[in-house]
Amino acid sequence: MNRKIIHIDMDAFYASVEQRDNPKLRGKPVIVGGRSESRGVVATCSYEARQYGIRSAMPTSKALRLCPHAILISPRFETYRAISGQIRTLMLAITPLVEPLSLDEAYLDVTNNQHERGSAIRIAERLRQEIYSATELTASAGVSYNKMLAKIASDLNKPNGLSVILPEQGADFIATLPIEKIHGIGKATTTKMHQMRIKTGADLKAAGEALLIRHFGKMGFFYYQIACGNDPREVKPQRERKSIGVEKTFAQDLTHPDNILAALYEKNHEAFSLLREKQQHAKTLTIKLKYSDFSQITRSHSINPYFMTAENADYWIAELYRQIPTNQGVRLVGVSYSNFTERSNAPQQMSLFHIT
Ligand code: DCP
Ligand code: MG
Repeated sequence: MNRKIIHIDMDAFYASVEQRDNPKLRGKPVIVGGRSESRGVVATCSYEARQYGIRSAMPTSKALRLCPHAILISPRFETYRAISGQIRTLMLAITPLVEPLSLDEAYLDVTNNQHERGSAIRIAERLRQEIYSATELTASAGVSYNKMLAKIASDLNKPNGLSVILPEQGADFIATLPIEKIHGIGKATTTKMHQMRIKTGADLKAAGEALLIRHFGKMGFFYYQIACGNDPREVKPQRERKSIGVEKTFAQDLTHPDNILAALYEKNHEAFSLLREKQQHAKTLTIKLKYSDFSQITRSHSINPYFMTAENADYWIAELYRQIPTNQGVRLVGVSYSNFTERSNAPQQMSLFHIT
């Protein structure tokens, strides 16, 4: 039986929140991001700003060149997180099968749901209305029979729209789709596929499973499934997010990488002691840095069966830290442990995708 999956994605999320909370920003090009003097980037921008070609991840300096009268706002993550929680509560009132992807995005599996007489489309419409009533923010929804198509669908009628890809339309839809629209095919893979003359879903399917696996390993199998209109991934509801960690905000921003790393090590040893005190074993380590412009970054690493010593975790902290840009001062560092496991019962590593 076909599943019924809904993907919800808030419209211009951070920017819409800023316009909601400050009426003077409504109807104007608004950029939420880091300051151009400190080499900040655009987190997102209002639809008015998108008309000038401004996009997420663009350097703020470039964005302001494209639209000099755009209004630049620093992000307020606590507010976005709180709204995200409100939206999550509305989703959980419909089904426990909610898988959040980020603050503004989630999948719902409503295959066996009895709301709205089982109509996924009506459930999605109702949820969009409830989100709007509770937050005054608009969301777009995609409804389909798997995650990939639901996510692509939610983009089709943005902003404030809903779109449906029916089971009988899935294969044809994927066939004409440019491969870069497939979630999980990033810039590097797109380039490689273009070199192989794979431009659309149809090309991807024609390439065949064996060739895709040869060139892309495990992902090749996944790409082939997608090209056939199948996405076997299940909606995985988030387990209760328990974590143990410590953070520190500095009176003066740290700028030297050695000092930042030393601070991370120090917080790690404190966090690890807490873990020991609570007799927990954690598979996942997360480091967090907050920069001078209040933007923040987190990086995680998971190991099997769990982190046994603080020194072993130090090694991974250094590895994670190496991958993080440090062209700004750091005002806060944090280290936390999550994904707790029983000592005797550490589960084996999960495969990348659940094949059903
Ligand atoms: N975000 C970010 N950096 C990025 C992309 C996104 O900080 N490179 C943040 C800001 C966005 C939020 O995540 O508001 C959600 O990301 P989306 O990609 O869903 O973008 P928007 O919700 O802003 O716009 P859209 O209407 O296209 O969904
Ligand atoms: Mg969004």
